[in-house]
Amino acid sequence: MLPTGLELLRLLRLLSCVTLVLLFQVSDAKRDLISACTTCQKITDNFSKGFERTAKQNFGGGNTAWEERKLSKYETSEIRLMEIVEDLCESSSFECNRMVEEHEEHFETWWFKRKTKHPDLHKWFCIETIKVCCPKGTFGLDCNDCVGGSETPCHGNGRCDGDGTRGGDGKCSCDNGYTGEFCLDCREGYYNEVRNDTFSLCTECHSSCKTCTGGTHQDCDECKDGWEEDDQEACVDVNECSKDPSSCNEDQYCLNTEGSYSCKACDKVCSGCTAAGPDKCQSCASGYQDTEGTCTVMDINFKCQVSILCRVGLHHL
Ligand SMILES: *[C@@H]1O[C@H](CO)[C@@H](O)[C@H](O)[C@H]1NC(C)=O
Ligand SMILES: *[C@@H]1O[C@H](CO)[C@@H](O)[C@H](O)[C@H]1NC(C)=O
Ligand SMILES: [Ca+2]
Repeated sequence: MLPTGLELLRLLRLLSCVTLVLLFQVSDAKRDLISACTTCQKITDNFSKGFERTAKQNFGGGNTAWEERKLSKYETSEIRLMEIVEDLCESSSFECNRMVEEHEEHFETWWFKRKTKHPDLHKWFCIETIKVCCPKGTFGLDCNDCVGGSETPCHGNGRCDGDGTRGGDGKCSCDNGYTGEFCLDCREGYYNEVRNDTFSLCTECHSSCKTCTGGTHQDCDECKDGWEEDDQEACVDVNECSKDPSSCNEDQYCLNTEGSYSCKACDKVCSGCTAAGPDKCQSCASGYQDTEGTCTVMDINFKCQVSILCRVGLHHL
């Protein structure tokens, strides 16, 4: 019998869902491998916590001699294991619960048979048994060494992609100041204070340098914007405020700073100024007069001499 239209539609919808899920899984495979290790790490961390939490517990109840004798048995009991395993995951964490359920028998094996010989549960469970993690300094399906070697990935100047997991590509993202495949080169604005084939220390240049070979303003290869070379080839501040024409508007004064400058508003009594305050005006704003070098409010009579308002007597207001 031929499928009805509705059935076809359902089939199509199902197919497109499956396709989407597959695409999603392929593109996220590497991320999944990293997150599987993160989940496993959380589980084994929480196992240790549960182990500590149950350390002072016993089969429950009182404190009788019988109970005391049983205490030693509780330490290695299945009941204690169950109490630990029950609390490994938050109930909302799907990935965690799935991993614990899927591998529950491994916890039993470790608890009863491997614990003494392999006390590091993370190593035994996550790395060697279910193989979702790798030893520190290694990455990927086969736990290959990170760039720079497993001892000091990225030569200690960066983070190896997928470090300690079955995912990632082992490449470095370098720390601030470092660059290059091996994180041995210095980024622009930094210089090598120490360097050999396996070690590099990059330090920030003086604030006046764009590039440099040392730490002072005399070690610049090139000055930063706002700085210029003096006759001793050191980078010194450019005084933007000595430039003509001024870098600021007419109602502003220029304030030079190290590596830059700013424009500040003149006092409101000024018409143009050289600095802040009513005594630094180039001339006084209208309505103000110069009184021994400071601009002050004009007295009403003087104002009337120049103002049309006097004639209509408005100064009496
Ligand atoms: C770790 O275990 C505690 C209980 O011991 C639980 O409340 C917590 O949610 C667990 N953490 C994670 C990340 O699952
Ligand atoms: C590189 O320099 C570091 C730090 O100065 C030093 O510990 C290391 O032995 C040096 N390695 C080589 C190969 O010279
Ligand atoms: Ca300046």
